[in-house]
Amino acid sequence: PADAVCLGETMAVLRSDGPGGLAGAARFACGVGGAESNVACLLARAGHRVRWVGRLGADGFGDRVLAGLAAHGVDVSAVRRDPHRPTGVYFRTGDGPAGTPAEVLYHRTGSAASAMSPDTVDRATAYSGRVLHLSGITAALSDSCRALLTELTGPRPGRPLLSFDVNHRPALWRGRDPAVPAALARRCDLVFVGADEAREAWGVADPGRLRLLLPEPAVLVVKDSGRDATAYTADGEFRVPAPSVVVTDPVGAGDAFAAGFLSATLRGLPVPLRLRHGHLTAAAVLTAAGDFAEPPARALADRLAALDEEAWA
Ligand code: KDG
Repeated sequence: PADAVCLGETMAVLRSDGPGGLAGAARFACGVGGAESNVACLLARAGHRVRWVGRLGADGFGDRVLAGLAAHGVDVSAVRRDPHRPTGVYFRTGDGPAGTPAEVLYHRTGSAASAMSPDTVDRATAYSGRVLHLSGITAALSDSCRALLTELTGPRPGRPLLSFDVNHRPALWRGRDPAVPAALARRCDLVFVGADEAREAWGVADPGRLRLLLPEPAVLVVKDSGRDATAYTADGEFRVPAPSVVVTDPVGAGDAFAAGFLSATLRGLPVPLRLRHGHLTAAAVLTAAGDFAEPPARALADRLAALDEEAWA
């Protein structure tokens, strides 16, 4: 079996770095972007066998997504093409001046991925890894996508470890019930959430209180932006400060953290080392342009993660 299966929507990304936001953009560079497939690519680059499950249009952007993921070593044999719906697209700018966030514009309503449902995704395929990684983004795409996540997170025999990144995207939740991701997260085994996301989506200001909102997952990881990440587990709480880095582009850092943590989980490393590997993979993505960067090679990551407490304080 695969080490991990990642399921979600992957889009063509058109990125403009010029001044003036999208209104003034003259040129766009085309790439590939999707939270769950970012995790898949990083896991593949870290040496794991990974499959991405998703649905693409039978169009050029769909070809591009397939080729992009395959080039990172991700198994795309389970991907389905939809002849009637397009591959999703999103436009983004680079970060604006002095911390203004990038401008993001989605064109994904009615996309091929939004038609995923319990009928179009085979459960055996989704369960074919040791870990199935999902995110709250999928639940916002359509009612059928939400039904798919509800089906996959049910208590079923043979269910792999379910990993869920809340991945709050305010633009996708307008007019929808923002409590859905928390309800789905409660059905999973490993949950990632940003303290900022919890504040914005659910009004929970104190990260520690998230354990009350999400009591069931065996491991709850709360990331407090550049400060630290805390894992709440049955064996107690583990907090690891984030290394301080000069941020080039924050997009994709959450996916990278999840990939580093998952890679260390698949390798059976103890929880504090899982957190350190999450930080190290996030640091690689934070310090590079775009939402993807080569993760540190395993031997180097292991040496950095093993540095003593002082280096990590
Ligand atoms: O986490 C990075 C993602 O935001 C990006 O790749 C696009 O999946 C995406 C989304 O829905 O925002």
